[in-house]
Amino acid sequence: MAGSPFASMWADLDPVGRDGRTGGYRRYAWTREDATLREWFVAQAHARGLDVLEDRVGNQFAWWGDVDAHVTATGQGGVVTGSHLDSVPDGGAFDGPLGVVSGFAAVDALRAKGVRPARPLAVANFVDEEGARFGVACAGSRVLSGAMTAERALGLTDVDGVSMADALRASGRDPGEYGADEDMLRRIGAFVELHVEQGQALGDPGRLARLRLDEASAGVDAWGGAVAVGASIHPHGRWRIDLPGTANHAGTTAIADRSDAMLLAAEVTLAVRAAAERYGCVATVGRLEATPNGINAIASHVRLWLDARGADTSAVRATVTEVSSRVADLGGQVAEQSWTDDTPFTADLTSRVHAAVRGGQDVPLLSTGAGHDAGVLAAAGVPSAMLFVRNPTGISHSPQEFAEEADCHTGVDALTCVLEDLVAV
Ligand code: HGY
Ligand code: MN
Ligand code: MN
Ligand code: MN
Repeated sequence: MAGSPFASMWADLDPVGRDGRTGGYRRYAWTREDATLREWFVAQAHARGLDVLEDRVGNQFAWWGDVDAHVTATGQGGVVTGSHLDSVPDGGAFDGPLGVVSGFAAVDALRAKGVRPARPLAVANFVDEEGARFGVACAGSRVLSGAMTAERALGLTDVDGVSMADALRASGRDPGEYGADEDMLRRIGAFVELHVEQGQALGDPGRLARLRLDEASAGVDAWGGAVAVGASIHPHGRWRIDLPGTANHAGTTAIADRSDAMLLAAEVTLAVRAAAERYGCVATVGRLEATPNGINAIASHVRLWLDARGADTSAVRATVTEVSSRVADLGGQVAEQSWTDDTPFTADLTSRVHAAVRGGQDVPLLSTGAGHDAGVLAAAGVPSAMLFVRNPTGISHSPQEFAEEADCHTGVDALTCVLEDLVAV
């Protein structure tokens, strides 16, 4: 990325929330790191003469062109690209930021080509996409689109019991202003999110061959398979599980006298894996909070989160139903945090995006098990599509997440083609 605007943007972002030991990132919503990232976003926008509009949730949109005048004159929204800047704990560098940096780099490329958009174009930063702090994924786009009420979001709490409302106040924002934003939704006439691939498809030529749309074009090297177009997002949901116990002394309480919430958590975690294997989906317990979380105290309560997904909704539902009845047997509670049905991206926009990427030659359509703001917007009826950039490790939500420099530039090339097409009319 040496020497390109991409490189300098990447270099700006790198130190924010970076853990020197692991090389991973911790960039949670409405924290100091988030504030730094939001300031960076505004600086990048202003350096390009873009006007930053924020919606009532705090999602940022850097506009090239007067989108309100366009909506008034044509009834059509502008074109939006971008992604998110927040991360999972110890997350990778690319998940989210690659889409935002590529959006700004595509604006630079369009300008270098002398493109003057007939339709306003924005780069977006959606807030709290990972839900790493408050537990609900895509909270920014869910509240924006009305898929989650402001009241529910504001009441969510983090591991320290800080509510979203308190976090907003601490960030200098008024929770009373927080909520769905019809005006901003109206401005989004089309959303194209570029994202690093999560999982192994593009990085494995064998799988790429099987994904090829048109075998006849198999020999055509569309940037060596570095880019794919989003087909759909698998059904996915999150559930919060609370398990009971009785606090007591680790050294003086006989085994027979224990009611140990941690033991129940172990049983539930094993039940999750067994059910996922039985029904054919993926399910994870990745976060667990023990109370009082003391080395020498028997846990009186364990809260854990279940993340279940898969191409087959019934497999996911069967898994969660089985786990829920196991939790009930153990005296625990299950609360659904979020559910997203199988979300195909907007068909005509996706075909247009696909055609704009070198005529679609050898550019596969990729369904993904990862959730995205583009999926939430598509489900809310906002025309949305995705581009994926090859990740040779296939690993994501980890410092191992990676994309080659050349593939990042190819992703910007592809995004620039797509945006040039979309802003023309
Ligand atoms: O969890 C997800 O799928 C997304 O990365 N937020
Ligand atoms: Mn992610
Ligand atoms: Mn992401
Ligand atoms: Mn995502």
